[in-house]
Amino acid sequence: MSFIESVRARAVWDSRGCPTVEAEVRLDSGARGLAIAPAGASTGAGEARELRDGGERLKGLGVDRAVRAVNEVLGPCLQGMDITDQVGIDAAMCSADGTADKSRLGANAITAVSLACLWAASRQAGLPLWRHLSGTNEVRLPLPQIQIFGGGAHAKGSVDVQDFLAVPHGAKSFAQSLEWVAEVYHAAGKALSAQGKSLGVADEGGFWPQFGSNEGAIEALVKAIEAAGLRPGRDVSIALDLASTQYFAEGFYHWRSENRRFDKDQLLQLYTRWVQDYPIVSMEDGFAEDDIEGMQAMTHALGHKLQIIGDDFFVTNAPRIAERAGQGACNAVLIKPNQVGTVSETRQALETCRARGLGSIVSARSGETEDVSIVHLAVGWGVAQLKVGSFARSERMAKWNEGLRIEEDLGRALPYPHPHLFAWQHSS
Ligand code: 2PG
Ligand code: MG
Repeated sequence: MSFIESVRARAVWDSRGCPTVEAEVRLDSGARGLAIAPAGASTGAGEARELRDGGERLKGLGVDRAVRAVNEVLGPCLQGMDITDQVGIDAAMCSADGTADKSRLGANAITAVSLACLWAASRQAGLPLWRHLSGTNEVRLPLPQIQIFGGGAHAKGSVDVQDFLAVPHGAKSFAQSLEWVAEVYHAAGKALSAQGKSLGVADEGGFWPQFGSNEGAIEALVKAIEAAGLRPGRDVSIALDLASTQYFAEGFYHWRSENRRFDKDQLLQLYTRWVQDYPIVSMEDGFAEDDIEGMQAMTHALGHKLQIIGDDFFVTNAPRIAERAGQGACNAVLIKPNQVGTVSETRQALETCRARGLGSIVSARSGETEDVSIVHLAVGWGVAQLKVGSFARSERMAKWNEGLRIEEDLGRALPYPHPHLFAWQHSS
C-alpha cells in the first residue's frame, strides 16, 4: 500500500490563455501524479462549478482561490489516504467541499486533484494509466469525433451550430482514422482559402468558417470528405454538436447567423431532413439542456438511425442520466470529468449509461491543455468514442498522439472500431 504524502496545486495556463489548476500528488513511495483541469465555454447550468477569483484581474478568471483550496483544505484532508482508494479520496473531497455543485472549493480544484491521484496510483502500480484502469479487460482504441469547422460559442460571429465533426468509422485502426481525418481537415482548409472564406481557427482548432448558413457548413464538410478521396457515409460520416442551449430563449431556437427562429417542431423537421440529405450519424444537444420534450421527440423520431447525445442535457451526472434516459430522451451521453468533478462520479455516470443501454463518448473541453488523462479514461474504461476537438493545436494533438502511442502498445491486433458502432453505415 502507498499513501498520499502531499497534494499541492499551482496556476497554469490553458489553450485560451486563461488560468487553470494543476495538481501534483506525491506518495510516500516517491511516486507522483500530475493533472490539469480543463474548462468549458458552452457550459451546462447543471455542471459542477469552477472556483474563479472574480474582480478585475485576468477578467475575473484567476484561480488563486482554487489553488489555495487545494493547498490549504484538500491536501491536508487527503494526507495519509491509501492511493488505491479513489472512491474514498473523491468522497473525502466532496464532503470537505460540502456543497452539491462543488462551488466552495471549486470543481476545477477537485477535478485536478482527483485525476492527479489516479495518475499517482497508476505510477505506483508501475502501469500506464489506461492499463491500470482496464485491469485484465480487453481494450481497444476509441473511434474519434474530430471537429473540422467550429462555430457557436467557440467562434463568435460564425455559424450557430458549435461543432461540425468528422467520424471516420470505416477506418481499420486508430492510426488510419487520424490519417483520414487529417486529409479531410486539410481538404476543408484548402477549399475555404480558395473561396476566400477562411477566418483562421476557432477555439478547438476547427476552421472558423464564413459560411452563409449552418447547412452550408455541412455541405462543405461533405465536399471535403470527397476531396480527400473518401466516401461520405461509408468511410467518414458527420457528427454535429448543436449546443442548442446557447441559442434557446423563450421557447424558440434562434439562429442569429441566418436570422431564423424555430419552434420545437420546426427544428425537428429540419434535423429530420438533414439526416435524410447528409451522412450524419450523430447529433449532440439538438435540444436545450432542459427541453426534455424536444429531446424525447427527437429520440422517438430519429433514435433508431442516429446517435443522439446529451451533453449539457446530462452534465455527466449519474442521477440525471438515469432520470432523463428513463423518459426516453437521448440514446448516448457525453462524458466529461470536470462536468461532475471527480473520477469516481465520472465512472458512475458511465456505469449508469451501460446499465441503461446508452452509448457513451468521452470528451475534452473547449479550454484544454497538454493533459492527456481523458484518452486513458476512454481506453481503460472501454469507451467506444472520443471527442477532443479538431486536428490542430497541441492541446488537441497531444491527445490524438497519446492514442497512437497506446495503440502501438496494444499492437493493433484488436478489431477497430468497436464493431457495434454505426452498424447501419457498414451494412448500407
Ligand atoms: C462541448 C464542448 C466541447 P465546451 O460542448 O461538447 O466541444 O464545449 O467545453 O465549451 O462545453
Ligand atoms: Mg457539447
